Amino acid sequence: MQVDFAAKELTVKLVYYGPALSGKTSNLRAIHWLGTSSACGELMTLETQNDRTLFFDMLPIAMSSQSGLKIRLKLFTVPGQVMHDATRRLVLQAADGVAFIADSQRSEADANRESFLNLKKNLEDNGIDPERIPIIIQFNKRDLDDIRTDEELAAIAQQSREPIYKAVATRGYGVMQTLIGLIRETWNKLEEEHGLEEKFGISPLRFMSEIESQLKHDARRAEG
Ligand SMILES: Nc1nc2c(ncn2[C@@H]2O[C@H](COP(=O)(O)OP(=O)(O)O)[C@@H](O)[C@H]2O)c(=O)[nH]1
Ligand SMILES: [Mg+2]
Repeated sequence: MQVDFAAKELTVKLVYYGPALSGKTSNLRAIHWLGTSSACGELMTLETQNDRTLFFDMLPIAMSSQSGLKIRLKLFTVPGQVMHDATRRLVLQAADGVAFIADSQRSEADANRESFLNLKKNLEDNGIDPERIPIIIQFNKRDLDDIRTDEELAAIAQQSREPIYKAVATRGYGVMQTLIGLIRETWNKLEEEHGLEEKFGISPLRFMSEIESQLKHDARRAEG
């Protein structure tokens, strides 16, 4: 988190992590597409011909709260391919929260697991405690065949510290819910560590209801 006290401005870094082709870029595209009224900036994206993120994608979202505090969210993705490990580590630097985008297909279970271990290692290498940074998990591609069932995901959710969300990122389903969940977890953690309510007079509950009404409004527009 970066704080500019003079400008009453706070920048929060959120990273979408996961194996290659799990749908990280698709999540940002959907947020950009759904969120036109919520001050989404331009989506910066650099891909190769076969849809693969070369370095990272970045989507800035600017929000202002009633307290006068300006909040900038910066959403990043990482390239999933094994060879891009140094880039992933770099993008993770100073992350405040992570959305892990898993591929729901059974065939991708190993790739998910490997990427999750890689996330924990790269967090540690950046001096971030993987047990303390907010992480949420999205199981994407719920529209495909031969995916892990809802019951299986419920069982995973029972066992894991991380909240689980389901999505079809290419259609925008579940994308805003995932983002809202990530912001909630991250904000609670920042509140705990930095006392934002005390410093800026903004309560976590009020902040989340402001964010939610803005983002959910956009999501409804897309579905209606
Ligand atoms: N069927 C289906 N395809 C998806 C979904 N999300 C992403 N994809 C496809 O999976 C491929 C990789 O997506 P992308 O967002 O580039 O993955 P990234 O490597 O994690 O950034 C693309 O062809 C997407 O169209 C989804 O929810 N359902
Ligand atoms: Mg990508």
